[in-house]
Amino acid sequence: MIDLHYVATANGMKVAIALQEMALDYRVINYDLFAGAHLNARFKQINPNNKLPAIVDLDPTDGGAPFPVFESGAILLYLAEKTGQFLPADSRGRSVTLQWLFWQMAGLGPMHGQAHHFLRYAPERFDYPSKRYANEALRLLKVLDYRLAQAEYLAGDEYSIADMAVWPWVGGAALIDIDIAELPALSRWVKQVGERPAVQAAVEGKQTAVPGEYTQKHAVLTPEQWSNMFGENLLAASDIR
Ligand SMILES: N[C@@H](CCC(=O)N[C@@H](CS)C(=O)NCC(=O)O)C(=O)O
Repeated sequence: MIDLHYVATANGMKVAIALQEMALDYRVINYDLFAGAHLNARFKQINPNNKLPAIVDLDPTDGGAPFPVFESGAILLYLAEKTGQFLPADSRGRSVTLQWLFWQMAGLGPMHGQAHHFLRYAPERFDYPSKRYANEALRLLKVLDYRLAQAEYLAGDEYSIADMAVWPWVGGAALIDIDIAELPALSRWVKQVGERPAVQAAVEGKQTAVPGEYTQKHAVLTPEQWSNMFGENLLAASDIR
């Protein structure tokens, strides 16, 4: 059994997809980020970074105590190694998978995250960062389109944890006004991955479906909600001891 500390954002969704794909037993513990449910000492024991998602493996392979894992890319890698699935065993295949996984974690996620912030969550429109991150968000999707014109999946012939990491982020592109219909190889892959039963189970699951508050094009947050997500309350969580 695995505890999934969850919010239905792209980073959360990739872990829900992996748990479904790997047919692991898991229990979802949902957090309301707007209400600051992640900013407390109990959750900090699981994730010192006070962010979602995180897991606790209650049945680790070494037979030891429950094992917490944070950072969604590290979680995917942990689960792939635990189950021996979705990460090629040969060194080249493994490396290509990890290249795309790290690219998602260091590039696609942070850059799209900033684009979502400035285009959707910022209380007013700032032209410079909006343009900078919108351009970078589009550029990264074009990188994906280029790769997926060469290969069926990101790591090559086989679907892997790299696809699980990237797919939910591409799903959010429409919210930042990017139409992926103009990127044919990427569109083909989005459809193909989206048709997988495990992906559909994660997206439509009773506890993992994306609530409307995360899909508003322009989110209007109360000062308290903004503070929990981006401001003083989030900063204060770093002082919890
Ligand atoms: N690199 C981290 C990013 C985690 C992250 O930023 N999570 C967001 C939700 S997707 C969060 O918890 N935000 C709440 C906050 O910053 O207060 C990962 O991939 O796990």
